[in-house]
Amino acid sequence: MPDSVTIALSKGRILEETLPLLQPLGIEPLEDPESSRNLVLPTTDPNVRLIIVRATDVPTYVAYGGADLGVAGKDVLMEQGGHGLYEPIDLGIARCRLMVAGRPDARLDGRRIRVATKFVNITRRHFAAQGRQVDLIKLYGSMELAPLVGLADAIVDLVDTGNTLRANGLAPLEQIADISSRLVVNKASMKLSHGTIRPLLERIEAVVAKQQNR
Ligand code: PRT
Ligand code: MG
Repeated sequence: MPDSVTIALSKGRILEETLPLLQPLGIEPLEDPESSRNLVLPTTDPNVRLIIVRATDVPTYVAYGGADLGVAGKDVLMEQGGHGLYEPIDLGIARCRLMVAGRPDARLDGRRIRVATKFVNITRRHFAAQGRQVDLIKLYGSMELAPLVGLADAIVDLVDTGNTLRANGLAPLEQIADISSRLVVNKASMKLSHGTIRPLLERIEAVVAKQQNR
């Protein structure tokens, strides 16, 4: 009997963009994940189930074996360190950029500035690599507000269309990284269920390659 596989996904864009990659493999949730209250979802493949967790919790579930596989934004992996995980496939989905942003006239050089963000580790590393010292202010959301009320000189946040920044009178100032979502794999699952996980990864990789060549 083949080993069963648990895949951790988060609701929203990651779920939306991952399901079309699993569907060609015959893996489709048996109920609508966006509306269901169930956090464990069986799929059309009796050996595969999905679990629904917060985007920032996906690496934790996978690292500790609560799931064999997961899909996590590179921003989340960079911020948390990606310990205990393999990251074999760039799925090319949920793309965006991690940016320093602020008021269009913001001056970020020549003095110590305050930066508000939920990505404190990434931000510290980014400025430290340039020999720039910053005071970090940890926020959990609505980062765009911080420069408007004088809480910070700049923010570090994800930017896709730029509409959110524009709507708040802010502009992108520096790019830190291109972001997409990655398949992450529990290290023990990779070894113990080699005969199950490995072929699944190859099939996912083939679907991703096909979609990217379109
Ligand atoms: O929402 P929740 O607090 O539950 O969790 P989350 O915000 O971590 O999850 P979710 O689903 O919003 O994001 C999951 C992943 O999607 C992130 O970790 C990124 O890797 C990826 N992603 C891709 C994005 C965006 N694009 C994106 N635009 N995540 C967030 N945004 C937000 C951004 O933070 C900003 O508020 O959208 C706004 C900017 O979008 P534009 O189009 O106005 O520039
Ligand atoms: Mg969000």
